[in-house]
Amino acid sequence: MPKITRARVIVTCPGRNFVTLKIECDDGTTGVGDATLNGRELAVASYLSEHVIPCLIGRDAHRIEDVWQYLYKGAYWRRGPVTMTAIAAVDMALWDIKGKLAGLPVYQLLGGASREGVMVYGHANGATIDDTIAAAKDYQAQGYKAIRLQCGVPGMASTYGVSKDRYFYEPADADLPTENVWSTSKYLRVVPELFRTAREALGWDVHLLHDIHHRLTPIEAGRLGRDLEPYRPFWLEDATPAENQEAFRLIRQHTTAPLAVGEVFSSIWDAKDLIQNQLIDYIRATVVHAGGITHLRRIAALADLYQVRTGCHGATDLSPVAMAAALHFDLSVPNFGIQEYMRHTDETDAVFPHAYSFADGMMHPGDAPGLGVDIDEDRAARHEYSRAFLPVNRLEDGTLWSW
Ligand code: GCO
Ligand code: MG
Repeated sequence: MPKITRARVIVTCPGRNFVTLKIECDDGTTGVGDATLNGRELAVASYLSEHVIPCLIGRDAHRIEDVWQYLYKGAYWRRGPVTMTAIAAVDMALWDIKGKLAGLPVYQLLGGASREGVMVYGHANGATIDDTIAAAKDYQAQGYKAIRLQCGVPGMASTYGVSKDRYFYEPADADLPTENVWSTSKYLRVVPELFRTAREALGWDVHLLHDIHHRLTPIEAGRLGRDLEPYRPFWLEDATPAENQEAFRLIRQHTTAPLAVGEVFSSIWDAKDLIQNQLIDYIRATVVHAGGITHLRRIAALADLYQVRTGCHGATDLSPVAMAAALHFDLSVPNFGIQEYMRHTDETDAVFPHAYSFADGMMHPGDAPGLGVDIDEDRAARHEYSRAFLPVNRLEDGTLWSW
């Protein structure tokens, strides 16, 4: 058996913070897992170092399911983003090790490819509708089959999804949380206009997506869904906060716009009612924040029974390790829908050499044994952790709102 002899947490900041777990076995095989929880990085790092790594030493690295159950049930305190991200990191690293020992890419261990490649969506954003359309045209020219559209809101200084840089959007931008101001009524006026203009400029052969980022009430989301229906959105994401899963029933009663939710979910229990009541169309739970490949497969299997498809979160705060794991999962899972792909900077890619690739709107995890991704520890050591928070959001009268 490959015995776990050592595990380390590596924190690095090649332009943004990433936490990586590296597990080593007695035969020299190593595996990596992403443990990045944006804005709360060191909580997971410490959870792993203090409470997980000591329990891994001496275990059989092949026993992925047993280790998963041990860390989940054995913690007594179940679920939550910190715990589930830590478990995910261990799980990813163990799949990586299993793949390397088998001499196979992880997707082969998951049942093999169910498709030729993984359709991804890119992020087009801009301060104005015209800027966003120009960015979207760029993505179209690069072969993207699906594009997310976000634009600035007239009368508001900033909003979610709009960055200074055309390609890279990093919301975790300050040593203490930046404060944004939000107006639902102003926002609801601009988005239908964005989609109308986009269809005119981009045509109907491209999938168009939008992220509401938890800011509407259910009835407001129903209204927006109706307004966007003529432009056939691929999905509306995070229309309303999902702590109360029932909330989505009200949205459903008013619109046929497909709904996606779940990037902040940490387990199947966050999604169970939404899936079983067919209140969503796409589940966005990810490998890194929802307990690893092992747990995400369970969520996807439940979703498959209800014709809910996967649409994994893939923002830049998910490291290339999580991206690689997501692509192995996406390629194999029967009810795959789409994968988010926000490109990492060259600086980040240099720290995490990887085998996955993009061509013509599709991605492939590559055929290197394991996950096909590693961390260059010398380079990683050159980028010191730097605290960065996600913004908070307030209504115009100062009331704290969802960001
Ligand atoms: C998305 C997300 C991100 C999140 C970010 C938080 O759909 O890509 O909403 O942009 O805001 O991942 O850490
Ligand atoms: Mg989102």
